[in-house]
Amino acid sequence: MNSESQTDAAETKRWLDALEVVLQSALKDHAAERAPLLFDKLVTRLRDSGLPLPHAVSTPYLNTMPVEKQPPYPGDWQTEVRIKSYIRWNAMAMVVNANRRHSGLGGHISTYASCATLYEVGFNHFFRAAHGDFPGDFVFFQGHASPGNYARAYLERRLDERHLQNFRQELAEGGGLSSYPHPYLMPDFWQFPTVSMGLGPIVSIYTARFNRYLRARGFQEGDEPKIWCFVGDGETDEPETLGALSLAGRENLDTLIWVVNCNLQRLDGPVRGNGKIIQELEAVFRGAGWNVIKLIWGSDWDALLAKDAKGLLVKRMEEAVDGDYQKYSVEPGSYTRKHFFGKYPELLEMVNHLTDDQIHRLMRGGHDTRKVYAAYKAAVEHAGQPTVILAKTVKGYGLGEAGEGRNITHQQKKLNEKELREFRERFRIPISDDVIAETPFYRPPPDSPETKYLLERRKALGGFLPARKACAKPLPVPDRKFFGEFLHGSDRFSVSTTMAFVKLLTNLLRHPEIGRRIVPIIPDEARTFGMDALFRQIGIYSPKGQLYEPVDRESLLYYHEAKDGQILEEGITEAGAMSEFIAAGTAYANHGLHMVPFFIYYSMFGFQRVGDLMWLAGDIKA
Ligand SMILES: Cc1ncc(C[n+]2csc(CCOP(=O)(O)OP(=O)(O)O)c2C)c(N)n1
Ligand SMILES: [Mg+2]
Repeated sequence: MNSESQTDAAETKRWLDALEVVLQSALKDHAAERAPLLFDKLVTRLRDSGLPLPHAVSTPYLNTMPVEKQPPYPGDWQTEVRIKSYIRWNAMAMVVNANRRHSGLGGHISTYASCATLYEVGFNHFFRAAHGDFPGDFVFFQGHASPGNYARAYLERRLDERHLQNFRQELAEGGGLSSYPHPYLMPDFWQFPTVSMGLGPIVSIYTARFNRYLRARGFQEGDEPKIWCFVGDGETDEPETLGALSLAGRENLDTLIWVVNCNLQRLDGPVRGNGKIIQELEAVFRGAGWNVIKLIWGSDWDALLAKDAKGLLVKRMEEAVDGDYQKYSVEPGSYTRKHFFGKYPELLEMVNHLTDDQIHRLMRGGHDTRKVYAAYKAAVEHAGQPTVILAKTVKGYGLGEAGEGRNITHQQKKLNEKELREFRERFRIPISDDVIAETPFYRPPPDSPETKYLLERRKALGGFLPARKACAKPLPVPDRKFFGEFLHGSDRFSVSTTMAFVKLLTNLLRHPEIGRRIVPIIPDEARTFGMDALFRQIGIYSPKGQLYEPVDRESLLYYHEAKDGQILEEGITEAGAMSEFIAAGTAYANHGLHMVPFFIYYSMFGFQRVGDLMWLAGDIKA
């Protein structure tokens, strides 16, 4: 180091010390917001001076929540771990059994293995079922993790062994279970189809928006449902997944919580082998106005990070790419010691007290019950923005050599006897040697502490989930006379179908009983169809109302936005409009309330864009 840079370093230290003084005094006065304020002013001043500043869209590769802010765990986590282990086993056994009997039947083991903790913390502490007037939280589960949902319903005694034996065989005697969440096939169970990647995420955003619309128009009141959406990290490559993020940010949809299961892998291989999916997503979500909670490291890392005075560990965490992290999950601890910690002698020393096995088991955030709880609690309490939790996990967690972290894991459907024994040992499943090869299901008895705990938790949260109950009161159907003018023809005048439709819609909007239930949804084409008169009549829904004077205010057909507007003007997004159509068309099941959506689009573009969403609309029984 030359003398000049020594001076620089000393000066930097003085500045940092000064900032530390501000921070400490702000914390002492319980005025922690003062430090960021000062920092903001500093940045503004620097920007005014024309200096190129770094873009602050991503933060270091660390957990967003500091250890000190982690709340105590409210549950009996040891019992919860046992419950989770049984669910893991049964989810695996379903797929293995089904494929042993019918080779090629399919199904997935490794997705649920990676998100079991993310689900279980939700089930035990957060997901509220419908009860009384409360419609329940809306939970979009990751489609390929369905064996985990079925295995839990088996422990809850909503399903029995026969159902599990008939996984993917709905037509088998006594009924079976659909491969994925399909309300059409299991109309009392599944609420939201999610398996065509990207559609669950975009529908969840528009569902949150539609729930606000229902409140603004006086159809709903009381506690607001949360909308949880579990998303695969590979799934974020679908344009539908990220395409509507900014809408959720702009409209402050703080009922929306996404959990991205960042197991770093998709079907064929790594999602971002040469980069970091969590860092990339953080920037995207932050830019779109979301609250981002990164959940990367489990509690085992806390002590190591506390010792990392020089920031070497963080540096190493940032250097390693996702392809490296995948490798660390597959190789023994000795490999991680040598290649991850071994890069810097001081880091190597830091883990001297740990055995190879302990190093291998240094947990990732998404598998750490307490940290998942802390992240969920922060998400539920966050106001003003939607939240995304980026949770780092291992794909095929617990499968060991049968697939943990391996590229083939997504397609793994068989385990040999040795692998089954290892699985049993690791998760302490009480199944004896003589039957293990048959992969029997395991369910603790009704009076066991596990069953009692599980049922008590669900009772406290209002009941079981997922569950679909369609109990809306039917609407009156307008009688034939109401449509009289359309049955007579138009005499001498020629009328286009579009004109006739618009007249019909206008009449329906005026109908005394169903008029209010009509939901016209238009992706920016109302003027083309001659529907602009509706702007003024029923208004365009906007949570902010109209903060400006519209340029055409003097005209009859002015662009009128209102907090209780009835039209949903989605802008140029057929996929968004179709998602809103689905949300409105399922209000009868999700809110016990019939709404009648019309999606009006320009056929030349619209149809091709939304074919898959239309299929979903059928599946969800919109
Ligand atoms: C639109 C669409 N394309 C392809 C598939 C097939 N598919 C099923 S799972 C999967 C990989 C999913 O990876 P990721 O989203 O990371 O989920 P993970 O299983 O890793 O949690 C693919 C490509 C699909 N279901 N939907
Ligand atoms: Mg993945």
